[in-house]
Amino acid sequence: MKGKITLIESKAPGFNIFSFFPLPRLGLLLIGAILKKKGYEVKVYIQEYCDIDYADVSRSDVVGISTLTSTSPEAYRIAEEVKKMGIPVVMGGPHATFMADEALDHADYVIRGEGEDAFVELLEAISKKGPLDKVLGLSYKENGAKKHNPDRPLVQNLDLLPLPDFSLVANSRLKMLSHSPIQTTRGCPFDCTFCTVTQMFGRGYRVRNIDSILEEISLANQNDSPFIFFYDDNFFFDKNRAKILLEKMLQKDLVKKKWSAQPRIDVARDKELLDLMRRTKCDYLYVGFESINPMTLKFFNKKQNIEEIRECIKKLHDHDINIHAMFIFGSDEDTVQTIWETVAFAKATGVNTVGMSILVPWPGTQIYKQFDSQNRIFNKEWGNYDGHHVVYQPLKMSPYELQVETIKAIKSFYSIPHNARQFLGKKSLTWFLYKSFARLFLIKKWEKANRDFYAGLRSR
Ligand code: B12
Ligand code: SF4
Repeated sequence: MKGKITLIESKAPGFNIFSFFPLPRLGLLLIGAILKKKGYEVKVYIQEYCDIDYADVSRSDVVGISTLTSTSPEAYRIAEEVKKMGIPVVMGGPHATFMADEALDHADYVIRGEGEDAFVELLEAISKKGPLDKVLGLSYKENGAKKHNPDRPLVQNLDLLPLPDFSLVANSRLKMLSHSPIQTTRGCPFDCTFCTVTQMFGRGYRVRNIDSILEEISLANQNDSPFIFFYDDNFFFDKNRAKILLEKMLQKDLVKKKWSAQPRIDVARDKELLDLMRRTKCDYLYVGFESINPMTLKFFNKKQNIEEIRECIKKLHDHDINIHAMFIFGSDEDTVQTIWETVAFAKATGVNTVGMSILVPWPGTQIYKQFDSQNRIFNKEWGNYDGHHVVYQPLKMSPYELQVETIKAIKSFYSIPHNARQFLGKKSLTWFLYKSFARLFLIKKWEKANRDFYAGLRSR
């Protein structure tokens, strides 16, 4: 055995809507699989699933921690705890990538960008006490100074990576995963101003070999989770590839579970693809409509318009595919009226569920650079960077208005009268209870937990 490596995905602080359907990101499960093959003993803690056993962690030779912006405060806290044990700490993930200097205040090493090869090289350098300056993508400290090696090129051949290894995860609660995650591509050719994906994974569209994806689907069919969730940021960018994948799923009799994915609206333009999606049990699509304000769509560089959004909703519904419509409020073009026009639009078009988020200037995005240079970001408590909190000064409303009206908008969409109408249409009682009561309950609980935050905004 080469040594014991513990990998930790930290969770966001406090009460968070996403805690109710916790899913792991795939990075640590991939890095863990690679390390295991190389002879390391590996354990992965997904903090949303189980508490970290520090007695176990204390036996590690190296600890790796994965960060998002909202989970970085907890990642830093864990890092401090582990460093007290004298164990080297490595950080990676989007937040550490874009805030490497900050992350180095808490960790010994930061790996920026994709971590599969860099982590292996770093472990070898640490164990041989070899030079660190050759490890591309690595940030580290030398004689008190922070050093940033050149960026590492993206992984070119995704097929050289193993499948994510879920057996490495501590605690068997993971067996209850609501969705089996599968990522079939990396990168996105678009360049939306609020998104970190292209900075992290590039604008090239890197695809996996269809056979290896089918193998992963076949494995997912054998576990207990009822759904498959394709984690790709733009699953249908190459429609021919998507059609081949779905056709092969049918041919090989792999259509066992319902599945969901994240498309752009152009998915709905291809009738043949929609038919195949229907036949392969596509159940839910999480679609980034983002806004029904044309100026905001421009501000986000979204390259789509309202007519296309309407057409997308209609065509997906014609094919019995449920839509989780994602909207972002608070661009420099949005007013309170935009928020309420969006609620009216969502109700009128009959989208099944909504994610109405407050714009977040995530480090690494164009919007972060713009707002930061304009000194409009007044809150850098990263735990609030989750789409539920206003952390910057909007242009056409106050921070408090943006906060309050967004939460009211969500309540209005999930209100009992609106949902009762849909329920009377065709849905089950369980669906109605889940959709309306459960969400309204969560929002109430969230508001209670965030009273001080509201008070802080009111006084701005
Ligand atoms: C699946 C997913 C989810 C799932 C599961 C989330 C989870 N467990 O955190 C759900 C739906 C619940 C979700 C929710 C949210 N998500 Co989300 N999600 C994703 C998505 C689509 C895929 C994640 C994934 O598996 N990627 C593939 C793997 C291979 O990448 P990876 O895990 O990042 O790991 C690689 C590198 O980062 C690095 N690495 C990562 N960790 C480490 C650690 C070490 C030690 C090393 C060396 C390297 C390393 O190496 C890995 C391999 O190359 C990403 C987009 C994306 N393409 O990543 C967004 C993404 C992660 N989500 C994002 C956000 C903002 C959110 C939310 C706040 C919701 C929102 N308002 O948008 C919540 C917060 C969730 C939370 N944890 O509290 C942002 C994060 C931006 C940021 N800077 O924080 C992303 C990047 C999307 C975006 N548009 O920018 N999400
Ligand atoms: S929001 Fe979606 S379409 Fe836009 S850059 Fe990010 S992943 Fe691509």
